[in-house]
Amino acid sequence: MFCFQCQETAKGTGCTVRGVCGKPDDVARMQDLLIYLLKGISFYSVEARKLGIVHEETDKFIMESLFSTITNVNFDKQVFVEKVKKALALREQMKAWVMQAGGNMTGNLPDAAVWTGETEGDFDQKAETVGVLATENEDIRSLRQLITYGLKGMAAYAKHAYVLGYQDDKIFAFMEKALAATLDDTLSADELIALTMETGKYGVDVMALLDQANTSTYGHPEITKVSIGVRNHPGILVSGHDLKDLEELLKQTAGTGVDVYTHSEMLPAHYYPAFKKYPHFAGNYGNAWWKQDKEFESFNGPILMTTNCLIPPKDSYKDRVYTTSVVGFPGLKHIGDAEEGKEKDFTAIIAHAKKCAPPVEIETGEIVGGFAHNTVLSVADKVIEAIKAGAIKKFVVMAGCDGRMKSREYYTEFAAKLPKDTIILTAGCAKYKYNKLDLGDIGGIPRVLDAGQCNDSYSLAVVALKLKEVFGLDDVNQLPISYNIAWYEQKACIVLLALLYLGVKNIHLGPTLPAFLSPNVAKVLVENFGISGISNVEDDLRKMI
Ligand code: FS2
Ligand code: SF4
Repeated sequence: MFCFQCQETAKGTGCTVRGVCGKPDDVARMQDLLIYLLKGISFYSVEARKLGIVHEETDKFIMESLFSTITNVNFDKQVFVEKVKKALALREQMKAWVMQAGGNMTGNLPDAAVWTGETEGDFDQKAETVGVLATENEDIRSLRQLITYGLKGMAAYAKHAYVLGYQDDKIFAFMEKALAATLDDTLSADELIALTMETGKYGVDVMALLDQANTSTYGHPEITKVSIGVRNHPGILVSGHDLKDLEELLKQTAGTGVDVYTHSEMLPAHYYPAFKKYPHFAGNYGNAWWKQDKEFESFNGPILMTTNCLIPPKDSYKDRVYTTSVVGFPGLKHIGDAEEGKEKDFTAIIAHAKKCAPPVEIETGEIVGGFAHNTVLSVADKVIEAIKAGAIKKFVVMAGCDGRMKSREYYTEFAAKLPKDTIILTAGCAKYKYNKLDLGDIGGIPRVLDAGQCNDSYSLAVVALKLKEVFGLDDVNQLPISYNIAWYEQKACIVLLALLYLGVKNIHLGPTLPAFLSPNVAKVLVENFGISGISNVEDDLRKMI
C-alpha cells in the first residue's frame, strides 16, 4: 500500500505497511482499485453526458464511493470488494449506452476504462499497480492527488446535501470530468493546476448547496449554549456530520427515556432551530474525533457513526459502536439505508441504549456556538462598529480539523495568546483545541465564533465577502483577517481549494504541509497564493496579527 492523503501519514511521507489511522494494507489497495475504476466509469460518463445520457445511479455511486475512501470512513475490505464489482458493472453499462448512442469509443482507451477482473485475487493483483505511485512524474502525481482529494471532500458534502433532497448535476458532471482528467497523460502541469482551481470553484458550489440544504431543512443556525455535562438517563452518542441521520434518531428516541448527545463534528447540530424542539437532545459529550477511544468508553451507551472520523474501536466498547451510511468497520453493527420515502430503522440501537448505564460525567458547563453567516450578518452593524472603533483589530480564521499529534497544541497556545482585541472565526473540529478556554468577549461578541462543521467554512467566506462589500474594498485580502488553518483529512482539501478559488491569500496551513504536495506544486501555491506552514506561536502571532 501507499497512502499519503491525510496529515498524519507515516513519517510525514506516506503509510506503506498499515495506516497510522488503522487502515490495513489490503483495504488501502482495494480503495486504490475502486478510485481507479471510478476514473474508468467517469471516462464514459463524460462521453455519455455529451450524448445527453445522465445516469443518477452512477453519479450517486461515484459520490458515495469517493466519500467511503476518505480517512477514517470505512475500514471494511468486503465493502470495497463489492464496490469494485459494482464499479465494473456500471462502467460496462455506461460504455454500452455510449456506444448505442453512437459515441466514438475507438482509439486508445485508458486502461481504467477497459481492465476487467472477476475474483478478489484479480482485484488484489491489479490493485498493486494502480495506486498513487503509478504516476511517475511527482508533480503530475501531486496535482492528480490534490484534485482527487478535493473531489473526495466535495463528494462528502454533496452526499449530505443529496440525502436532504438537494443535488446539482453540474457538481456530478464536474466530479466525473475531473476524475477522467486524472487518467489523461496528455494534460500538462499547467492544465492540471487550472483543473485544481476549477475544483475549488465547485468546492464553493457544493458548500453553498449543502448550506442551502441544511438551512432550508433545519433553519438557520442560532446563537446557542450547548451543555457539555450529562443527565441521568441512558444515552446514544451521535458522531460524524449527517444531520438527517441525527434528525431521524431524535424522532425515534422521543419519549423512550433515551437521551441523544453529539460528539465531535455533530456538535453544531445543536445550533439548528429544528433540533431544539427535542427535550431529550441533551448536549455534547467529549471533544474531537481522536479522543473517542476514551470518551466512547466512558459514555457507556451506544454510539452512532454517521460519517468520519471513526478510529478502530477498542474491545471495551466495540459492541456499542454502530455504523451507518458509508461508514464501515469489520464486526461493527451497520444500520442500513432506508427504503425510498422511509426513515432508517434505529430500533436496535435504541433498544441497546435502554440496557446501558447513563454516561459518566467528564466535563460540566456550556459552550456557545451558532455563528453561521445568517447570525453574524444579522449583527453586522455591531461588528462593523466594533471594527471602526478599533475594539476589534483582527479576525483570525482557525477553521479545519483536529488531530492527535502533540504539535497541534500549538493551536491552543496560539488561541490563548491572541491579543484580546482579536476574534477567532472557526468551523470544523479544529475548534476543540480552544473552544473550552475562557477567551471572553468584545462588547458582547464572543472571541470564538463557531460557524459549525467543516463545510460551514463556507459561512466564514460569506461573512468575509460581505465585509469586503460593506467596507468598499476591491480585494478580500484587504480585510483585517488572517488565516491559520489546521487540516487533517480530505474535506479540508476541498475547503482549502474553495478558499483559494475565492481569492483568499496568505493562508497558514498546519500543523504540517500535505505530504502529497511535491516541492514544485508547493512552490506554485506559495508563489501564487502565499500559502505557508506554521512555525512557532510567537513568530506566527507577529506575522499574523
Ligand atoms: Fe474533523 Fe474528522 Fe469535519 Fe474532518 S471530525 S477531521 O471529519 O471533516 O472535520
Ligand atoms: Fe496513512 Fe492517512 Fe492514508 Fe490512513 S488515511 S493510511 S493515516 S495517509
